[in-house]
Amino acid sequence: MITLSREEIVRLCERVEGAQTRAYAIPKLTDEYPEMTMDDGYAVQTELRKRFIAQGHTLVGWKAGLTSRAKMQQMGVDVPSIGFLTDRMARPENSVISVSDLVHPRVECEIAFVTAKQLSGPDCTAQQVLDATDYILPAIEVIDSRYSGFKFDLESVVADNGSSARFVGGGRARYPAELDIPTLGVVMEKNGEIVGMGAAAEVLGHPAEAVAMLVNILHDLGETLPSGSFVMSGGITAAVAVQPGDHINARFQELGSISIRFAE
Ligand code: OOG
Ligand code: MG
Repeated sequence: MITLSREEIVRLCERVEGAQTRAYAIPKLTDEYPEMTMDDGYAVQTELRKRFIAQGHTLVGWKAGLTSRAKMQQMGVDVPSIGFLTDRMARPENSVISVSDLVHPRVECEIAFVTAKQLSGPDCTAQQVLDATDYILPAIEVIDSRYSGFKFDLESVVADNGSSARFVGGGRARYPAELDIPTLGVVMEKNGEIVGMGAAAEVLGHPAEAVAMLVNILHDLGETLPSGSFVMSGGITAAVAVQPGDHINARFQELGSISIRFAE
C-alpha cells in the first residue's frame, strides 16, 4: 500500500537523486518516515526511473538484489528487491572505474541474463525465464548505497534503486541449456587475493528464480520485462568494499572472467 502523498514521493525522489548524482550520503528515508512501506519505496524508485528517462537515460534492464543468503545476512534483510539499470551505469570490461562520483562503492559477482522474449508476471517461473533467455554472462556489479554507513532497511534501499551504481558485463556468453547453472562456481579476487567465493545456487537455489521473482515484482509495478533486457540476478557472495588503486578479478566457472580497476 502506498502511504506517501504525491508531494512526498517527489521530494524523496529528489533527495535520492541528489545523493546519487552528487555522491553524498543521506540518512535512510525511514528515519523521517518510519511508517514507509515497500510500495512507497517502489513508488520513489519508479519516480526516479521516469525522471532519468525524461533526462535522456536509456533503460537497459533490471537487477535483482538481496537474493543470496550471504547478501541478506550482510545487509540484515530477508526479502529480495529489484532495481532498474540504465546505459549511464554500464562500464566496459577492463575499464577503470572512478570512485570520486560514488559514496562508498562495493563490488559483487553476479550471473546476468539477456532475454530474447518478453516476460511478464504475475506467475512467471524459472523455467519460463530459461525458455526466454538468449544467453547468460558473468557480471560485476558496483553497488553504492547512498545511505550513511551503507546501513538501510528494505523500504529505503528500494527507494535508492537497490544501491545501483555501475555494472560490467563480460566474460564469455553461454546458452543456458549447455550449463548446469546452479553448480557454477565463482571466485572474486581483490588485488590478487581471494575475497569471496560461492556457487550460483546461493541465489535462491537457481539464479533464474531471482529473475522470475523480478518479473513478478515488475508485474506489481505495472511493468513487463521486454525482449533484449539485461538482467542481473544478484550477488552470489557478500559485497566487498573497493577504493582507488584496487583491482578486481571475478573468475567464473565456464563463463570466463571479468577484470576492473578503481581510481580516484
Ligand atoms: C542492495 C543491493 C543488493 C545484490 O546483488 O544483492 C544487490 C545493497 O546491498 O546495497 O545488488
Ligand atoms: Mg547486485
